[in-house]
Order: sequence, then C-alpha cells, then structure tokens
Amino acid sequence: MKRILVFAVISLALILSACAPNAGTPPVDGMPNNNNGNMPMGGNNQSVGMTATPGSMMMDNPEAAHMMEPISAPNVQPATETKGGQPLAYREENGVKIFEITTKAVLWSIMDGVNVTAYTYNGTVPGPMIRVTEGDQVRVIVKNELPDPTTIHWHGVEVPNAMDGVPGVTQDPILPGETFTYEFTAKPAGTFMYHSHFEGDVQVSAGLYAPIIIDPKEPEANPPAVDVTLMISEWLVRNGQTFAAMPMSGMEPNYFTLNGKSFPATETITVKKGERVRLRFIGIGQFIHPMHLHGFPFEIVATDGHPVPQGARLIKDTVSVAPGERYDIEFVATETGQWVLHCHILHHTTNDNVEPGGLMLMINVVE
Ligand SMILES: [Cu+2]
Repeated sequence: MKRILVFAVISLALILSACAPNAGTPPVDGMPNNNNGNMPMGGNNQSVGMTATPGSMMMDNPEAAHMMEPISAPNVQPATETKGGQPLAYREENGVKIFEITTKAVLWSIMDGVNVTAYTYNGTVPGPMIRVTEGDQVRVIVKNELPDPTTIHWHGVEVPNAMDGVPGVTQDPILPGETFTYEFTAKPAGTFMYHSHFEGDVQVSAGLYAPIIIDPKEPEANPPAVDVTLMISEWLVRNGQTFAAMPMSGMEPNYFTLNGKSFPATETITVKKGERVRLRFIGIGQFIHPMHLHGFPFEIVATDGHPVPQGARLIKDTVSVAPGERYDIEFVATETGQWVLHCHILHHTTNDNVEPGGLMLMINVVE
C-alpha cells in the first residue's frame, strides 16, 4: 500500500513538472535535460544541457561560473615539497606562538604522472600541520599570493567571532597581495582543521586545507605508538587541467587522495606487532568516505575532536567520514602483514577509473 502511495506521489510530481513552463527545452546531445529551473545555474533561454566536459557549461549566472573554470594561476611552478601535512615551525614572542602561512598555487603531484594545479598553504597539500597545546596563544599571519581573495576558517576550534574567517560576515576577504593576522587561544584539545571559507567549493577542493591538532594540556598518560592524520579529498583532472571536484553532474571526481596522494603514492604506515595506532580521519572534500580497515577492529575514541567516553565508544571496522567530520580511531596491530585501509565506496579506490588507486594505503605490521 505504502509503495502504491509513493508511486502515485512520484507520478503526480512528474506530471506537474512536465506541465511547468520552463520544462520544455529538449535534451541536448542525448543527455537528459536537467534545466528544471531549480538548479542554481539554471537559466531560461540558454541551453544548459548537461555535458561531460567541465568548464564548457553555459552559465547564465556569472557568480556561479567560478566552479566550472579550471584551477589556474599565472606562472604556476612545481611544488618544492613532496609531502603535505607536515608540522609547521613557529617562533615564540611574549608567550605567543607565531605561525606564518602563504597561500599560493603550485603544481602538486598526487601520484606518478598526475599533477594537479593546487591552491595551497605554503606549497603543499594538505597545508602544514599546526600543532599546539590546549591554552596556547596562537597567532597565524596569512599572506595571500593567490590570484583570488581568500580567508581561513578554523574548523571546530573555539575562536573569537572576529577570527572565524567567514568573508562578508566576520571579516573582509584577504585580497591578493594582502596579509591578515588571526589570533586565538587554542581550545579545546582535539583533531581540527583549517581551510578556506572563500568560494570554499572551489578553493577547498583545490587544496586549501590543513590539519590543526591541539594536544591536551595534561599530556596523555598512554599515547599511541603511531599517530597519523589523514585528510580525505577528491580531484577532477581532465585533459591535463584541474577542476574543483563537486557532487554535481559533469564535475564528479576521478581522483581521490589521502593527504594529497592517491594510492600507490599514499604513505605506508609501519607499526610493530602489538603497538597501538591512532588514525585521525578528516573529511575535507565534498563526498562521504566509509573508511574500512582490514585485519583489526578499531575503537572510535574521538568524534569531531571531542573524546568519546569509554562506555560510549563504538567498536567498528568501517567508519563513514562525511565532509567536515573528524574521527579519531585506535587499534592494536596484533597480526603481522600488509593490511589495507581503504574507502569502501569502491570507485574511490580507483585512479581515473583504474583499480587499485585512490583512497587506499598499506599498514605494514612487522615483528
Ligand atoms: Cu570514498
């Protein structure tokens, strides 16, 4: 009965939409016509038939066009570093830890033979890790060397409102060539991230993200032997051009990266048998990734940076990491061997549709 009712509702909706005034344009090139007037870039007169070639869509709304353009900047040079997410050095003045970040475009290798044009913090994807202790005074001086405005949002960190990094709300965008200084007290302890909040759909997808880890004031009594942060994201590379991957027809990703690398270029985590491992998953792309660990069940010890009380912890072998989320998981490596960690949306373990690749890495447990 329920099914019949659902069918009736869908049928009615279809009939009504067919009668809508702007539903009349025929499909283009055999592709379904998605210009139903509800899409943000929908127009009335131009053909907005879906096409497989990103960047070639006709846009009525110039404000929406930014997402279709290839990522570009004048005179982009290959990155000088090969590994992202590395701890950022700081200087200390009057009890304040001072970090310096420059936003710039580089050519970033996500695997052998595949370079993306990336927007970065200090030339790496992810940008450098800011690692501080709860209660620290933190100052971050940001110089914008991108061709576009930008801002930094401290995702999950409890910053003063004026430091929240939302353009047009809490601050003016940092224009190309300008410098902006963020300052806040590091709290609470946990796994966080910082990322652009200006045209975030493009700039974050293009690489403007990095981890910020706030260690507890009281050092952990029994820290894990291995503690690895993994930022998960996606890319669209076509004909040598880089586009911001989107959950939108024609803009879906064809590469998937852990810390800016696709398997087999992802890092291998080596651990001794019997050691405890902490992985800090950070979802920074625009897709959900159910991360699955072979060999060992794991415990979710923190969600979005906040510790999960002992009695409430789930023991799992797969955890779905949605955009913006963090999960800290821990397991004991009880068996030797090469154990695989991978996304269980299996298309996400391919590189441009070729398996194996993407969101996969090896955990090498040795005697
Ligand atoms: Cu996935």
